[in-house]
Parts: sequence; C-alpha cells; structure tokens
Amino acid sequence: MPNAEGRKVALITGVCGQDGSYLTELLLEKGYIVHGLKRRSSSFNHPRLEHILDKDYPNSKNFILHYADMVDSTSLTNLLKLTQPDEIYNLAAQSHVKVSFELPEYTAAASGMGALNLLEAVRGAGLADKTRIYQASTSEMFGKVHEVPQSETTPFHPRSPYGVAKVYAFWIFVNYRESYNMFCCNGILFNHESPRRGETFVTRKITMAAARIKLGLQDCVSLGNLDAKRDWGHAKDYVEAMWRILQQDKADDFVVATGITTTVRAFCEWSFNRAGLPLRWEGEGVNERGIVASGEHEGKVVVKVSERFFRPAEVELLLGDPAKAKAVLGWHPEQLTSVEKLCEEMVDADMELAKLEIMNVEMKKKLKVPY
Ligand code: NDP
Ligand code: GDR
Repeated sequence: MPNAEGRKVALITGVCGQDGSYLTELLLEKGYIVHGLKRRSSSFNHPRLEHILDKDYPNSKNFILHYADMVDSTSLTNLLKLTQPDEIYNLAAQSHVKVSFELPEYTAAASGMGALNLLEAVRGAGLADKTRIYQASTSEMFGKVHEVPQSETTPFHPRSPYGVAKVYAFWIFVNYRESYNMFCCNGILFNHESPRRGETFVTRKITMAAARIKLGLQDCVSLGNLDAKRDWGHAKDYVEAMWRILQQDKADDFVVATGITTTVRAFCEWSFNRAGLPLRWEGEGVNERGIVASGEHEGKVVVKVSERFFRPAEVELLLGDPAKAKAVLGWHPEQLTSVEKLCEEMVDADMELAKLEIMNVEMKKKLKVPY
C-alpha cells in the first residue's frame, strides 16, 4: 500500500553495505520512501551512502537512516511500528565467510537469528498481512555442492558458520510463508561484486592490490585458494533482481546467478593485466607466485599464496542456474554486466582511488594530520 503521498515505503536492513547502497539508489529512482537500518559504530560507517545523503542527490529527502540492530529485537519492532514498510529487504548480516569461523556465535545471531527477529517484529507490529519481505539468501548454502549447476532444487550443504546461519534464515522465511501466509521470499544470490565491494572479499582485495602495486603503494598481495571457482555478477544488476522478486503475485524463492564460473586465479590475471601488470605463474601450492611477465616491473613477485587465507572448510565451485529467474522475473544475466567488464570497472575505480590515496598522503604530510 502506498503512503499518504502515494509512494511505496521500503525498509532496508544492512543499508550501509555494498548491496544496500545500490538498492537504495534503485528504490529512490522508482519513487519509494526508503528507510535504512544502520547499526551503531564508533566511526563513520556509511561512506557508500554519502552521495545519496547529499541534498542534491535526486529524491535524497526520501531517504531516512535509523539506528537499530538485528540482534536487538526491541529496536526492530520499534522501527517497524514507526516506518510501516510495504517492503522489507533483509540485507543485514555478518557476511564474511572466513570471519564467520572466528565469530561463529555472532554470525549465527546476526545472519541467522536476525531473520527470525525481523519476522517476529513484522508480526508484532501488526504488519504480517501487509508487508512483503526479502531475505538475502546465498549460494554459500550449497557449499559442498551436490550438483552442477545449482538451482532452487539443489540440496543445501553449507561449509561455514555463515552458510549454516543463512540456511536457518532461508528455512525460517519458508516456514513463516507456509505457517502464517506471509509474503516471505528468498533470493539465493551467487557472488556479486562492484567497486563498492568490501575490501577483504577476494575480488576487491585483488583489484585494489593490482592498482596500488601499479602505483607503488603496495609491493605484493597474499591470497588463499587460487583455484576456487565463483559465479560472479555485478551488484547493481543483482539488486534489480531483489526488487523483481518482491513484485511477483506469489511469494517464492529464486536463484540469481550468471551461469558462468571463473577461478580466483583468472580474476587475478585479468585484474593485473588491466592494471598494466601481465602475470605469469611459478611454483605450486603455498609456493606458487604470480610474477609480472613483461614491462617496467618484469620479474617482480606481486602475488603470493598464504595459508592464512585458507578456510577450515572450502566451497570449491559455485555455478548457478538462473533459468527460473529468467523465466519468471524476466531477469536476463546475458544482457547484464559480464564478469570481464565487472573486473575492468573495479580495477579502473581502484586506480582512481589509489591516485586519491597518493594525494591524501601528500596532503596529510603537509597539514601534519595526526592519523
Ligand atoms: P555487506 O557485508 O557489504 O553488508 C552487510 C551490512 O549488514 C553492513 O552494512 C553491516 O553493517 C550490516 N550488519 C551486520 N551486522 C548487523 C547487525 N547485527 N545489525 C544491523 N546491521 C548489521 O554485504 P553485501 O552488501 O555484500 O550483502 C548483502 C547481503 O546479501 C548480506 O546479508 C550477505 O550475506 C548477502 N549475500 C551477499 C552476496 C554477495 O556476493 N555480496 C551473495 C549472497 C548473499 P556495517 O556496515 O556497520 O558493517
Ligand atoms: P565468498 O567470497 O566466500 O564466496 O562469500 P570471498 O570473496 O570472500 O571468497 C571467494 C573465494 O576466494 C577464495 N580466496 C580468498 N577469499 C578472500 N576473502 N581473501 C583471500 O585472500 C582469498 N584468496 C582466495 C576464498 O577461499 C573463496 O573460495 C561471498 C560473501 O559476499 C558472502 O556473504 C556471500 O554469501 C557469498 O559471497 C555468495
């Protein structure tokens, strides 16, 4: 139901993250009032939203940030009573797979129980019949894959505390749909990246390293499993699929993927090549090295393998089957950003950031900024 101004109202949890920022842009463009849930942090945690908060950004006044937390049920109920959303996009999560082995309990609370807290808050606020809810489910639920490619019918076999927490969130969404007839949907999204991707995920770690090494800000990058394969798309394209999922007549679950898989090694080669540092590989296992093959930096070791980045259990291969998303949502990955273009966009953006970093360092020296 639209609000008094005739606009739909959306609430995005995890609004400060990569997907939250692109989804906010999409919904504002579509005329929504957008409420964003952000958690308290001791330092500024919404750089990805800065441009939207600028008063000159189109429909900026329709974007409102609120403090709440997925592990604080009272804050969720209060926020729902206040905002009365037509649509909720639950993107908040401790989303780093490797970190989830170090923070298993918090990951379960935020990424698993957080989904239940949200659903109960929707019921508690009397919105169960009105509000459509999207859950950010993940290809990590397929984990040690039972078939290739993975579709909506592929069994789950998660390989990390994060994956396990997300399986719980998936099923509690299905359960509330079946038990209370709530409009609960899961988007099972495969990896999606962008220049706004967090710096510790592998694509961004690589594109930043390629740019910073090229400009002399860094010597080398250490990575883990170079043979892992991921089905990578562009985050901007994937938030469109999230929105489409909530516009259907019937609540349902969808795999969102490109249908193409790439190794970490290949993504590395493309990135360094784009930065003007073509690579060749030498050695095996933890002794493998990526070396600049030609040009000014020929012979320089720029990629190393470190056990530090291996996971206690790995997801070796993800490849999604987007047939249902194509047929029902009209979402066609072959018409969207390819993984090669995604890589180029990320390296180019990180080149610009690296130049800015150099200017900042110089400026800080001049101004004697303490940190
Ligand atoms: P990010 O890690 O970039 O964003 C997650 C957001 O959740 C952050 O803004 C974070 O806050 C917030 N958050 C974490 N814990 C809490 C909490 N307890 N309460 C409130 N907010 C919290 O993830 P992405 O944008 O990449 O992904 C969005 C969602 O989609 C996540 O749930 C992720 O698990 C899922 N997903 C992502 C995929 C991908 O490839 N990107 C693929 C499939 C699923 P802060 O900014 O303060 O850290
Ligand atoms: P993933 O993304 O675990 O798939 O989860 P990530 O980019 O962290 O890892 C992808 C693959 O690259 C390998 N890898 C490394 N990973 C990281 N982070 N750092 C390294 O140095 C490194 N070297 C190799 C990993 O082992 C892995 O195989 C992302 C997150 O966004 C989840 O929230 C989301 O649910 C899934 O994608 C789909």
